[in-house]
Amino acid sequence: MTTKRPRSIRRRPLPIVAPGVPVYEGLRRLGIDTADWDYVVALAGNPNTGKSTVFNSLTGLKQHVGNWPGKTVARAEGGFEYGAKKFKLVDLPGTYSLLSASTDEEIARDFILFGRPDCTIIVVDTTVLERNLNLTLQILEITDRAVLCLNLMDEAERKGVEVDHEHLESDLGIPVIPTVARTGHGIRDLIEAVAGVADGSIVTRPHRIGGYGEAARSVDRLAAMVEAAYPGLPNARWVAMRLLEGDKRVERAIAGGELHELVEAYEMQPAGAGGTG
Ligand SMILES: Nc1nc2c(ncn2[C@@H]2O[C@H](COP(=O)(O)OP(=O)(O)OP(=O)(O)O)[C@@H](O)[C@H]2O)c(=O)[nH]1
Ligand SMILES: [Mg+2]
Repeated sequence: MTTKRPRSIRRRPLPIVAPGVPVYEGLRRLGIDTADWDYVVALAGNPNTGKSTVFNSLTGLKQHVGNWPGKTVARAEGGFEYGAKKFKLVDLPGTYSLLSASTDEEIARDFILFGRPDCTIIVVDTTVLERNLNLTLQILEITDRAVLCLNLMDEAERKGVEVDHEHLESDLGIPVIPTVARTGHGIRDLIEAVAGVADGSIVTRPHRIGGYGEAARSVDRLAAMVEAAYPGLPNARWVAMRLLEGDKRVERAIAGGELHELVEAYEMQPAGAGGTG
């Protein structure tokens, strides 16, 4: 006797684009096609946290992925479509901080600072979460629009590291999504969170350290001066904090007018405003 499953509960076969590449409903991978994008999304994080793995699973491209840090040395761009919107995704080199001066790190830093992405995905290695939160908090100083991707959850579980991601989400004020990028676990939730932050349907309230009393007032005063000297500068407060810390590179950029060049170089127009990316 053959038992035929009723139609309603028959499993739909999983559509496969390429062996091992999972399909997420609503996601269309656009490869190198980044024309007419609606939103720009940056992938940032410490080296070796899985940024390029996430990039590949969203765009269908094959950015080099390997087991040593520093593989991505220039920014790579790819596209995907979700919810009838087109996203340009930028894979950045790994960086430990936004303050250091190596070329790779500058590429990442300048893009987050001046490219003004509609959403920045901060990819962290959950097994060493604390170390990764340093960069996370620095990024949240300069952008409201971010999603934390708690990657390498499989390794974390193996090592007995547990993370209360909901608690972390309310502490940080941005969506926190656990993932295993290598297998695709959690990527669907990540896409939804990114799309929500980019289109404004998810409102983030990033945790800012900010400072108190006289220190905070000094930052405000200096930021106002920076803004007056560089009208339209996206991150005057961040620049002011660096100046107060005596950051030589930022001092040079201000004195030499390089700050303007950086802003112009990264200025991007959304689709419909004449930009093609
Ligand atoms: N176990 C496990 N391995 C992962 C996961 N995500 C990525 N990897 C592996 O981690 C290594 C680094 O991944 P990449 O995507 O190259 O990391 P990256 O952040 O782009 O690295 P850089 O460009 O050097 O900063 C690769 O061997 C990936 O296969 C995950 O969730 N779990
Ligand atoms: Mg990479």
